[in-house]
Amino acid sequence: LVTSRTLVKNLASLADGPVTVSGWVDTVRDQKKVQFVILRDESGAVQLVNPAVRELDEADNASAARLATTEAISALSHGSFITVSGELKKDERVKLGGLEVKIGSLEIVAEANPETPIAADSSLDKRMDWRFLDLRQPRQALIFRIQTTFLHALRTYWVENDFVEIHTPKLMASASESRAELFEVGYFEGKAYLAQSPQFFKQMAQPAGFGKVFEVGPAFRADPSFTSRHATEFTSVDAEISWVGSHEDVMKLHEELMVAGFSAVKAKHGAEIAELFGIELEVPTTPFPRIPLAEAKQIVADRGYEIPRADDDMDPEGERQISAYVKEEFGHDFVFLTDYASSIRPFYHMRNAADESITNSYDLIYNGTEISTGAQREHRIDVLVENAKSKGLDPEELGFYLDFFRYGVPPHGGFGMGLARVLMLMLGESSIRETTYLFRGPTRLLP
Ligand code: AMO
Repeated sequence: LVTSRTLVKNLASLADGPVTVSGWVDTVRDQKKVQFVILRDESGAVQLVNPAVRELDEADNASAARLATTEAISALSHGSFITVSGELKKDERVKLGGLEVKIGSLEIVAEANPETPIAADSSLDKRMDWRFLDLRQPRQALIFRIQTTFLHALRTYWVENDFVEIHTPKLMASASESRAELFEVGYFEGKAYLAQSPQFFKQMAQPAGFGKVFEVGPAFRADPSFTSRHATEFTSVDAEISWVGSHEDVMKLHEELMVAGFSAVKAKHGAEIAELFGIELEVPTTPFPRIPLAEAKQIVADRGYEIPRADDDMDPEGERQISAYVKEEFGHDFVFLTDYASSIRPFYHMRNAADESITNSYDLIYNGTEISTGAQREHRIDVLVENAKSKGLDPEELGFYLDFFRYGVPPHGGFGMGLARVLMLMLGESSIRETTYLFRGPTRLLP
């Protein structure tokens, strides 16, 4: 029975006649003479109808079964999974999709508790407690279909352009980004750290001669903050390529990937995004605007916002301001902020040949928030060691990484991008909690 089920979305293309559909009960309207059930599955919703039989009719052999079905429908709880066999009938008057399934038989496959723990107006925290129920909402479910389409487009780009997919270890012997945000875990007699980024290992693919690599995988940051854009575990989209002349080549790659991803999402989900999120998705044009950080700070200051002095970087309000400026001036939702100061960039970012105080690096800002960091890397071992030392790092501890650069490595660069942030900003959501399948934060390890 269940293996022959028809997806709700496919009903429209079928001829009137017998069908079997399965899904969960959204609502029941139990009227005296007729019962309506809205049934949902992963593809949509359909109205089921049942002419109610309230009493046994001795003269009608079928009446016992009809009575049982009627009573079962009256007792259906919201959220129960059922399978229905019946007759499909197109009917223009039915608001939901212009069709209806008249219930022949109904099987309750898995009953749900009648009290639903969350409602449409529940807090985000409560919804996250009951994430599996929250995800039944069409809007929430669409986010992860969009994510699938977006990543598929990126992957297609990578495969067509000769990238190699890598899966780097998430257990490490050292930090790869700031030591402050490092999770330590017991590792037999000793200890290990959870990878903050595939940084070192995607770079390793360069002396390994892979040329171009990508990875989509988890990254961990022991960041105690409760902002809308930070998680302790997130999915990082990374790429690294050999033979870059500067960070400009990395930005070109990044742009092409975003265009590929957004084009695919718009083509497949544009109408649903407009309907459920009220957003007309735009495919960005290339090149994205590029503004050196120092200039961006001046622009923001001229708009009347002073970035706190302690913050050499752009702060979140600065990012919103520069995005607003770029939107006004260039009509663009994306902007590359380039040439970050060496003082605020990691030791592995290449410093500018003409001005040591800045790096060949960028952040990509989208609709007011950073989604990505990229750079040309320092590939000259002597310079790399000096840069590490100047950051107070111990070259001994970085020995395995520094060895990559002692046996020949081409000039290279790459970027890392937070997947949930891209989706949050694409869909105008207020937090990455909405665009992460299961969010992890300082006080959230469940479900
Ligand atoms: P960075 O630390 O800037 O750079 O991280 C890259 C991108 O990852 C996302 N991100 C996060 N998302 C959710 N929660 C967090 N706590 C979090 N931290 C970072 C952001 C950010 O822009 N190795 C470099 C990348 C590179 O140079 O290739 C790196 O990790 O979207």
